[in-house]
Amino acid sequence: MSFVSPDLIRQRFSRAMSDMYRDEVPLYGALMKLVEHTNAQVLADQPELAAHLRSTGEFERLDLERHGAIRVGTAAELATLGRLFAVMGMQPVGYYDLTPAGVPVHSTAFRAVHESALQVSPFRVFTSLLRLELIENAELRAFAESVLDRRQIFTPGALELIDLAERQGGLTQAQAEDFVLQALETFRWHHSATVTAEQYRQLSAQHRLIADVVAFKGPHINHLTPRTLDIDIVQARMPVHGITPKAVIEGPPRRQCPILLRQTSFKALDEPVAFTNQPQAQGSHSARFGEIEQRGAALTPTGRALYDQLLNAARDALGEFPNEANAERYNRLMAEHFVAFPDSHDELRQQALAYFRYFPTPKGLAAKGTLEQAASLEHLLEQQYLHAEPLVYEDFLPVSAAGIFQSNLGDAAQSHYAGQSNRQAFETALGRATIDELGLYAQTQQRSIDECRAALGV
Ligand code: OOG
Ligand code: NI
Repeated sequence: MSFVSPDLIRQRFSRAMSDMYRDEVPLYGALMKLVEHTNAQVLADQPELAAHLRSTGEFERLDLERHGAIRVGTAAELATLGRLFAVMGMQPVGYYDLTPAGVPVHSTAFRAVHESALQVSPFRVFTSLLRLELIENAELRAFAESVLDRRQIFTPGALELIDLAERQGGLTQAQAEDFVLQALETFRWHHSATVTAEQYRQLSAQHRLIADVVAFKGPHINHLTPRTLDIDIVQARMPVHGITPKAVIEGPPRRQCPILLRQTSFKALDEPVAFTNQPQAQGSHSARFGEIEQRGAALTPTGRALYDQLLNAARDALGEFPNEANAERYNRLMAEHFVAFPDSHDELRQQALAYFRYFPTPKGLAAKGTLEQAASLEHLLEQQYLHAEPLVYEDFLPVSAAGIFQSNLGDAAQSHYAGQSNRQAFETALGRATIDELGLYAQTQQRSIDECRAALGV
């Protein structure tokens, strides 16, 4: 039996999700067009950027690139999702605790982990597990648990195909096609809620996110995010296309050498829903929104510590959550603080602030066999036998993610939870450990160094 590569199943699934979401949320289609148009213009205006993206392979994956987000209610749901994503070569990377920012969830990102798999499809799903233990009202908590225990978010076909993939070690072409269709059903939007209008109101009063998870049949995809090469241009153009962006761009400020991840979203839409006790009457729920992202260099632990320090300092100086009224001051404070973050590729590399991939140059390949065996990386770079490109950041940022959540939950949701960060409980629910993202970047960097040494014979 011959199996389809999980990377190709993921590529196909990502496309199917995008098509489904575009049909469900037309504004996502409008945003995709805007991003595509902006990317084409940026590439035409900046041939150096186009060359850089070509040399790393990011050029080819740019149009495929997107992430989505879902929220689940129980350990069993999370564990089965983990198995479903594994069929597509996606593993849980990173642990994000959103409770300090007043969002009662903790999360991971399912994604491909090897650079060659990311090249085929960098599709990622930010997946949050509701922390029901944070609901203070015991009666409401018990009600939420009973509703969640009764639902089945996977089709029987999806469950069978997950089993089959695990038993066989993969899926055939026909099985993979079926799997994509079945898996898609879990993430579809349903107009009919599973609770009464009054129950919805109570859940929502506790936290809008709790209603979003508990009151529906399944974890509808709540946004899909295309990757742009210039997020400031897209942010500025969104209103022209009838899209209202959130007040500030999350993540680092604009720089010469982009680092980590910058994100902005547009507000969730009010959508009609029918409650179980009044199927004809129209209630409303807002959950689904649009987002764009710009990705830059993955930072080492040292670089990340500096990023966190500068971000916290800028936010402390602002003294409140960024919003419409203080957006300009926030942007100014961020720019001022981030002057302290080196902004050239050479500095980022020499000070070990970012991870890099190394490539042999034609000059290096021609010199193979004549080079000093113990030549250092710096020497090979100086002599232009090698060149270095920053590794793209494939993950998320907790402070930014909280900002994206909040922009879609309303300002009333900005409270704090006393609960402890609980990675262990998350991993117990998932049924496995989450992977440390920094280790993945370090491995990719090391593989590229090993390959370069082999290619140059040093
Ligand atoms: C997830 C919000 C976080 C991101 O890109 O940081 C996120 C959610 O709203 O479920 O998508
Ligand atoms: Ni997102």
